This record gives sequence, structure tokens and C-alpha cells, in this order.
Amino acid sequence: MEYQVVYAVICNAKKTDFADWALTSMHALRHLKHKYRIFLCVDCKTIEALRSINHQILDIPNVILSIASFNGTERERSRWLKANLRLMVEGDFVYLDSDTLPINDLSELYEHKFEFAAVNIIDSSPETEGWLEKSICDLEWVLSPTEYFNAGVFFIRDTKTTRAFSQLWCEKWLKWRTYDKSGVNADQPSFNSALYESGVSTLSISNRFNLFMKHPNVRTDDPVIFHFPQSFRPMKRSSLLSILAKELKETDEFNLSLFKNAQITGDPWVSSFLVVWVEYLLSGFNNKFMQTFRKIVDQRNRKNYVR
Ligand SMILES: [Mn+2]
Repeated sequence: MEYQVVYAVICNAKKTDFADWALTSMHALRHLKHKYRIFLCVDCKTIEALRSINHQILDIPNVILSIASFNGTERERSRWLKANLRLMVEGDFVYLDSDTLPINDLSELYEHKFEFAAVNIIDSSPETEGWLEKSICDLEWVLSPTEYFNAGVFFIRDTKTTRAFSQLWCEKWLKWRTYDKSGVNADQPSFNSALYESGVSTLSISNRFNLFMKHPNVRTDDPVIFHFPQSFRPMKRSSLLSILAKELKETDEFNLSLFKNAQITGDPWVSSFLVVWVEYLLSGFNNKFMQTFRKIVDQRNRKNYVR
């Protein structure tokens, strides 16, 4: 059995955070038990940018695939790329967000008979508390009554149905983009309704496989993949991913002992409890400030401030 893992990266030559994180995540994969065939999916503008600065991420993957750049912001381009992945890559694969870090073997994600597997967040997502329902109603979409998946980590098989799902996700996301004027361009509503409406067989898996760091106290036994929501709380000083990425950039070395230590302790943070909380609270304050700031910015320009 071949284990395939797919990353999707959109960035420019000046700000390469997403490429840096994905590169770190790929290094982590190379230190796990199984061998993984790594795919890097990008768009034309991104590959041009990465080549112009000779970014290290170009050396690690087994396969690099590129699609035509979507005409929009970087955030929109990354949504579009992600919705197209199932049509770009052949065979079953696990998709990992650039802000995730695998610390244990992913083989369990492949060992079932379902077409799709991910962590069900229906009971914990703020999306499912209000705004989502109105939007879904307005757009006349259908959602599963029992499942709402986080799109940051998922397993997907290569079948007719899953390819049709990908097509439908693209169509729905385009509609969402016109409908939602917030500039956030969430991809999970279109992702989840496309999944349900296309009849893909789905499996809800343990949050060990996508441990979403909503706050510093998130923990589980035997974690497999840490997910640091970099886009709204970067946690530059405390998250294992940020520190590994920073060291990799500065020294060209993946800090294996730090990584191995995290495998043993299951601790996603590298600073003390107090520092993690201070950074977390400060980044929350920053967000509030940015939200207030955004409100006074013309809606048309707003998209430029959200990533
Ligand atoms: Mn993410």
C-alpha cells in the first residue's frame, strides 16, 4: 500500500510562511515509521515565486503539481487550489493543511472501507452556531444533520463519487465567494455540503488525527497530527510548528531532538505554560483590534486584510 500525502501551498516570494510551515510538516513526515509519497500542489504564480527564491520546499516532495492561478486574492487562490486537489492527484491520499504537524504515523487514516475520513466538529465549531445555518438556507444547500468536518486534515479515496464531490466543491465555493461578502471566504461550508450532497461515504475519526489548538490546554492521548490555526493565532514563540519552521529556515536543519521529544510527551508547545498563555491572550487581543480596524475599512478592500 502506498501512503500518499498532499499539501497545497499558495504564497508569494516575499511572504513564504505557508511554504515554510508546509516544508517543516514534510520534514516531520520523513521521520515517521512509514514511507510517504509527498505531493506539493501549487498554482502557477506560486511555483514562479518559489523558484525565484529557490525555496527549499521544491526539494522535498516526490511530486509537484501546479494549476492555473485563480484570479483573486491569495486566500481565494488557496481555497480554489484546495477544492481542486482531488482532481489533480491520482490515487487515495491524506490531505494536510500547511499549519499541521504530523508527529505519529498516518497509516490508520487509510485502514477502513470509507471513501472519506476526517474529524467531525459539529459539536464544537463556532461555524455551526448561527451564521452557517442562515447561509446554507439562503444558498439552498444541504448539510448532514450529524457531521460537519474540519477541512484541515482529511483522507480521501480516488473514486467516481469523490471526484464528483471535488467538482461540486469547486462550484459551491464559487457561489459562496459571491454570496459571502465578509472577505473570509470560508471553505468549510461548501466543502461539507458538497460532501453530503455528492453521497461520499464518510467516517468520523478521533480528534487525535487533527488536534485543533483552539487554546493552549487542548490535549489528547496519543496525538497523531497537531493543527495550529496559524491564520488567526500564529503563536510564533510557543507552537512546535513555528519553532521548528524558524530553526529550519535559519539553520537549514530540522530539529530532530525537539521533534522526538514532542513525540514522547505529546506536548504541542515548546515554551512554559505561562508564556504559551500570555502569547495566546495577546494574539486574541490583536485579533479584536484587527476586527475593529476592519470594520472601518471599505468592504471591497477588506479582503486584503484577511488571510
Ligand atoms: Mn489550518
